[in-house]
Amino acid sequence: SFKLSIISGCIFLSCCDVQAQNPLIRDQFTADPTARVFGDRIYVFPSHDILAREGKGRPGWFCMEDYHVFSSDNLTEWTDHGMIVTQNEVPWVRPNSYSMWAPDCIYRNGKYYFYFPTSAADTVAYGRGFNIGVAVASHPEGPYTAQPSPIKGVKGIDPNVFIDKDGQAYLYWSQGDIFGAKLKDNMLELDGEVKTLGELPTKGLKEGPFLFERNGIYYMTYPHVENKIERLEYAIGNNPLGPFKFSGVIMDESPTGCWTNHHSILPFKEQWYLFYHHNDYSPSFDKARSIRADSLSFNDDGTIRKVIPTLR
Ligand code: FUB
Repeated sequence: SFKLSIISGCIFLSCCDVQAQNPLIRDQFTADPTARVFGDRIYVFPSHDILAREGKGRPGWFCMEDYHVFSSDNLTEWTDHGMIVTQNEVPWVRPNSYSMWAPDCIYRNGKYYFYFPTSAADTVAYGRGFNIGVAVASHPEGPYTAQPSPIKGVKGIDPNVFIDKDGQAYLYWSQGDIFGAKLKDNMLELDGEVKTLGELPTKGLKEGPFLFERNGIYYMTYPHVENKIERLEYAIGNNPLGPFKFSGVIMDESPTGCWTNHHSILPFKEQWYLFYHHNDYSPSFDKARSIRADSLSFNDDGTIRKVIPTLR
């Protein structure tokens, strides 16, 4: 098994004598990392921040036109598999909206389902604001084919998908609050009613839901902002759709001043990790972000120990 320690911002895996240093991706801006283990590799599906220019995106705001996927078998060396989905190749997306926000990807029955939020061209059919689309592939690195229309009955951002031990899949998303619903087996349609999830804090924006299960406890984790900067919190429940009860803070507000944070939590090679973002390479503009990872651990009662970000 792996022995892991964190020293001065580096994650050390002593069995293979490697280290992973934050931020993880150094040649482009990345944010909102959803990490998944497929086979013996960890894949990260982040958003891709670019800088707005004249006629391209909204200056001073998020500017995102496509997604890349990255993979690694040691958290140290990352392979960029290139662009997997781009805005103007998705049939229903408003052209040049530069609003390809936080995605997720999950494996089911031989296929990889990539979920992404963006705005639609046809506001009569799909409404204003964000919808959630799906693109499907046979391999995690693609090629992905986008579905012709967004998921019916969902308005919002930050999709997250969870498949429970009984095979039932769930979709979560955010629209100020966090919502969830069952997904049909085809992973493309809701199955049943949309639910709010219980006793999450009522004040302030909650977004970026990420649901995982450990030892029979379901953890609904999410960024929450009451003042200016988001902190990562969690709520615990006995079922994928709750009700969840607020249970604590996973990571305090960013010390680098990035107002968003967005995360995923998973085990990889016998160690749990928190993937998240700061604005490491853009201290004066926090819409140009960089993904990071730190180890995460649990107390005996299942509560999560707070993660202190390793900074260089
Ligand atoms: O990256 C754009 C948006 O910022 C995401 O959708 C939110 O979760 C926040 O990170």
